[in-house]
Amino acid sequence: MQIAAIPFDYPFELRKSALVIIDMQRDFIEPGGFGETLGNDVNLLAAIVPACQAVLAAWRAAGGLVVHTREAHAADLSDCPPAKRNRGNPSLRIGDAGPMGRILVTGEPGNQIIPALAPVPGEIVLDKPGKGAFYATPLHQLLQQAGITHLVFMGVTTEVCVQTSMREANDRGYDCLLLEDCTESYFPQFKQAAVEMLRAQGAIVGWTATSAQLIPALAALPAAQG
Ligand code: TIU
Repeated sequence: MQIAAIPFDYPFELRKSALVIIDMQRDFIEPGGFGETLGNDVNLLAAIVPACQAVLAAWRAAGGLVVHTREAHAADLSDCPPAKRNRGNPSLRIGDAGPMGRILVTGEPGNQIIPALAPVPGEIVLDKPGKGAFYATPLHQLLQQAGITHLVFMGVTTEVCVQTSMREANDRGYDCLLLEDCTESYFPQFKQAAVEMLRAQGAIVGWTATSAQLIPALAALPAAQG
């Protein structure tokens, strides 16, 4: 099938495609997490949750593969280099105790995916120590084993973990689509710039579309086919 997208239509087969949801975890979306300790207004990010829910429901109903990522570090921070932990001037650093547990540490309450987008059995959930979903994770191997060639991205933040993951994916040969209304940044101008640069030059990194362009195409498929 194919959907209207920018800069031109995006063709894909559902059985060869995965929905990749980047870091929709409490650390970034809820007050008291990593996003807020960096000085950001987290309310901006919560606004995309209904659109993400609608896409996730349609993708599941059509029988597509779903991948959730969490930005997460080991409890001993052995996978968090000083170059990451010491950046900026946050009120709490990665590994410090916050209102939702230790900041960005695996297994802590703040590290859980928000309930509205909680994974269900059969979906891939990956903890990633970097910004990109492919760095120090088995994602590429898992996708190859599943015969996946196309990735549809949602999540946060657009210009940090989503953009990095999409660039990593493009270099590994995946055709990538970013859902514009299902990704957000703490900085609206950065989101806009990221969206435009990803799809510029004839989809140099990938395509962009909206949830309203994708959902009807999914709904028109027979369940569990592509
Ligand atoms: N997931 C992700 O984007 N991690 C970040 O640290 N993003 C920021 O925008 N800070």
